[in-house]
Amino acid sequence: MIHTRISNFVDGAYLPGGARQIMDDVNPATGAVHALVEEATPADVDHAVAAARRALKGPWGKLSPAERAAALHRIADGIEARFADFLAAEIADTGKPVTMASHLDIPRGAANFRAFANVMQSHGTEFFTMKTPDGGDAINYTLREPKGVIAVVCPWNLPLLLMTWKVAPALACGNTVVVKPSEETPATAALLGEVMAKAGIPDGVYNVVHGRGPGSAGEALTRHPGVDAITFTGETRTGAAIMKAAADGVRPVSFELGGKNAGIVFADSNLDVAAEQTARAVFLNAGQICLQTERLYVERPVFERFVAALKAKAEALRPGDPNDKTTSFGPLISLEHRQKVAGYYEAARRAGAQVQTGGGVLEMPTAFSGGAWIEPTIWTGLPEDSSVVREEIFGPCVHIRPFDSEDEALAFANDTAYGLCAMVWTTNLARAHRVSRLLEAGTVWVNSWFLRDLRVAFGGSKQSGIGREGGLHSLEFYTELKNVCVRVD
Ligand code: NAD
Ligand code: 6OD
Repeated sequence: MIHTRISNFVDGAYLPGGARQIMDDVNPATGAVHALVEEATPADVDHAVAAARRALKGPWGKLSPAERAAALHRIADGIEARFADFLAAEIADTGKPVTMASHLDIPRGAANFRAFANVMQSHGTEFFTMKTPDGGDAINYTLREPKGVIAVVCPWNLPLLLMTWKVAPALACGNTVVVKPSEETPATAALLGEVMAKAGIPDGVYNVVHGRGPGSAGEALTRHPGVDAITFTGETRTGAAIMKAAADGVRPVSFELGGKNAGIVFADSNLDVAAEQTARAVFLNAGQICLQTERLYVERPVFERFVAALKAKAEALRPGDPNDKTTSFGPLISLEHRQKVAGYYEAARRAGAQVQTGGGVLEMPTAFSGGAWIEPTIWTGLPEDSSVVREEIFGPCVHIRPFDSEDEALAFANDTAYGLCAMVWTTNLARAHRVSRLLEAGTVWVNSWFLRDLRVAFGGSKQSGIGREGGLHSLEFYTELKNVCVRVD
């Protein structure tokens, strides 16, 4: 069962209803309210942070890494046991197609816990022997200790996946967390409270406070002096605001921010596969994935063919009931976000784009007519300095431009304030490696997209982020290293 009244989860229990503001939780496929959410008060945030701090010193803090790893596997088991509930909650919050949520979002929720249980157990720390100035012997070894109370501030596009991507390593390292899910998608974070309790995770280790950002739970949490570190996924502008909050108390941040990712398609690539996978990279989750390709550069001899192939893929997408297995295209997250994306569709038209397909809002049958639907859209013919080519839109749209040389493609791809990821399609091995090295991005996918090994460094360069998470890199953020130097002679 999923919750229709979504409460804050603090110190191992859902807080009883009180005089809190109520926020509507809207299903973006229909526009209907499917749950009511209790907005955390500043006192609730204090309560959550205090509970998290107490839990650091309780039984959680005394577990060995192996015992914590076992606890993480129990959480993963719990998500898998409640798979249908997590699926229903995620679909109700986001409107994403069941095929996507059941293959990506929910399995990754469980996989994140398993991956970091394993990472924690398979990484040791350093050990050095040394001579003392008077000829004696000493050893140095490093202890990896939890950082403390971690604030986890999450976006709405892949709610369970992105929240557990942070909570799992934080818990693996012995920290406690206070999660602030997006106000648009609070359901799976709330449901995870039940799983934590059933998995025997001590009270106060996992807490959830609901609300918006500024003037609400997001700001109260990130400004809270009891928070030791902040991990955030969301817009670059929000990251800047959180960084200012983190400056008080000089608290560390880990940021996964926006992108304006480029894809480069060389004429020697396997065009059928490139078009197939590029359609995923542009339209999956209605383009609401930070790794989405919004700029495509295609070598001139295959430009027309590639545009036609991608257009055919866009036009084959099936919008519809998210719970129908044949639906392959969902709505945007909200009518407000649709207005923003539609604004770019209008800007593209005004700037003289050739609209290859789409370009407007999607008219849907009555049951879905109140939803935030918009057409998959492909443009060509825009100058590189137009807002549509420079700014993150976060919708199902892409601009495609021809190029004549490798250097020109690289110059186009790198001409952005962002550096999250890039995608290259070629069968020329030397070129694949050369271009990957020269692309300014945290991840380069060659002949693939969004293929994830959770042990690798993940994050963005330039304005796409601060730091890397994944595998050992997550341990670097979620732990403090302490060197112990012992004279042994
Ligand atoms: P957002 O920045 O608007 O909100 C993210 C979270 O921050 C929400 O929980 C929100 O309530 C909270 N928040 C907003 N203002 C705040 C403030 N001043 N203080 C504290 N908390 C605040 O982002 P979004 O619209 O939810 O998500 C879409 C954005 O996220 C896109 O820009 C996308 O590129 C980015 N994103 C990046 C990655 C990545 O891995 N780099 C992953 C997913 C999404
Ligand atoms: O796969 C991941 O771990 C990850 N952080 C994906 C981010 C997707 C952005 O929307």
